[in-house]
Amino acid sequence: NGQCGNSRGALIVLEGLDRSGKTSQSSRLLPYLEGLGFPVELWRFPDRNTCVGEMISSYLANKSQLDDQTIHLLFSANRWEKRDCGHYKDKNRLAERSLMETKLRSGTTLIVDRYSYSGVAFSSAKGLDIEWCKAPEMGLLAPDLVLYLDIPPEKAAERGGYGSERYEQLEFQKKVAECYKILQDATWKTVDACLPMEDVERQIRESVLDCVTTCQKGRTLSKLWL
Ligand code: NYM
Repeated sequence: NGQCGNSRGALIVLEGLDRSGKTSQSSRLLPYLEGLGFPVELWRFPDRNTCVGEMISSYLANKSQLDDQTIHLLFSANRWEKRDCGHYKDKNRLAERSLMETKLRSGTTLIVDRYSYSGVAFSSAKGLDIEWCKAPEMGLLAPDLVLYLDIPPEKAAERGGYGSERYEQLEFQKKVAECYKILQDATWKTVDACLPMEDVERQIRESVLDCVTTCQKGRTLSKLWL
């Protein structure tokens, strides 16, 4: 029931404040979809394993200082490098497709823990112009579904406390929440992240199954914010 013919996979993004449960939910979603026979991979941004990702990681750990514009562009570069332009022979002409696009078109569903919305929400919460923040994200693949795990910043702060990374402060998270609200569009599904984990999981599963089915039927892959 998973892959049929040359139907494509879905690009599913989880977004939300720090401690909203994205990482737990995305790692529960993976075996669920695998169990149903869907080819699926779990990705996350920032991907700290690349050179750019190491710079981001050091910045987040307060081991290096960068101005707001520079770190914003590094987060974006980290998405572009994972998009990974490759050249593939397509019949007689050379087609250029990203790694992400190739995976989706070959039927693999991608679950992505944070994406461009985090990039724009966290940087514009610092006071950067939102349109300026969106610009470097333009042309990346647009998700088919964005699951926004909605939690009041105060509640998130209570959850096992924040770590020592940059941004993990209540006042800042309140601003991030406001910025996320501005970014909502038709692909968003807001899930109440204060519900018991199993209820959140059930809602996520329903929306994801719906989305994967629509993509199999040939929903068009589009680009972000163009
Ligand atoms: N973050 C994440 C950004 O500021 N911009 C981005 O583009 C992305 C993807 O990095 N507090 C922030 C949000 C988080 C932090 O993310 C690290 P995580 O999911 O805790 O590894």
